[in-house]
Amino acid sequence: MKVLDAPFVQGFMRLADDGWQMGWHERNGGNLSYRVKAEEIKGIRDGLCGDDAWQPIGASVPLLAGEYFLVTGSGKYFRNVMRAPEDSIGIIEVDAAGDHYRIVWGLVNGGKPTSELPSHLMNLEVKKKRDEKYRVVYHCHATNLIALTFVLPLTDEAFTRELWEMATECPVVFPDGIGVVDWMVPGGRDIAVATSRLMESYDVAVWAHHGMFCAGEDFDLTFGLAHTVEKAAEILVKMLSMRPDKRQTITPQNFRDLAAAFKVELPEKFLYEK
Ligand code: 2HA
Ligand code: ZN
Repeated sequence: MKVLDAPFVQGFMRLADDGWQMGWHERNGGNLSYRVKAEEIKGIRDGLCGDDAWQPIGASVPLLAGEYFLVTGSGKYFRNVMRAPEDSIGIIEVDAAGDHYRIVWGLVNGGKPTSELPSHLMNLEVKKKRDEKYRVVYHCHATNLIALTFVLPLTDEAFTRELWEMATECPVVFPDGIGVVDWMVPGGRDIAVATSRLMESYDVAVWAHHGMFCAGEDFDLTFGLAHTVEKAAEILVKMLSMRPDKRQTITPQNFRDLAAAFKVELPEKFLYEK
């Protein structure tokens, strides 16, 4: 099968284009990675080439040794993924030690993997350790969520609870809650370590004044998660624009009743009295 015809490549491109259409990927903003299944690599093996030089990842991910990842390119635009996929995205192979990668397909014009490769791979490693089924990590510049990082306390408790209150589906879609990373320099190991620590408990991490990282089992679940979080953030921005307080809302006891009905566990640390 041609690499571009593989369903996982098509699913990756569709997510990138959906994110662009949502307005979350101005210029070269955002990045996406997918941990490719062994059988998916087998299906496209003839289209891969293995003579590129090994490059340092900038982090060590021994649990991902020997695996392949489809990633967006550094400086590439989500807007162009559908029209110029071979320039915009690429498949990389991680070496046997888990600290170097090489490009085996795509990024044809001298491109490199996303500047956030350390965060993507460290998050994928943390997620794989907890649940083999997790394969997607997505970073977007979701407008309303970023706006909230200027007005809400930068705590997991405040972001989780305020967003949960904005739509009844939220605690069902992200019952574990949301983590928050204070403002940090993007693109390096430190922000990758901070984010991957949060990914041990959550599927979503907010980067203050920057954007969102989220993880999931497949493209639908991961995009759906980002969409749900950003929709809740939009409702909160609208609500705060009308008045600074809520006249009525979903109460801690409402959340406990919802948890029982939908068979999810909602940590009590998010159900504090205000
Ligand atoms: O420009 O979003 O965080 C890509 C990014 C870096
Ligand atoms: Zn970013």
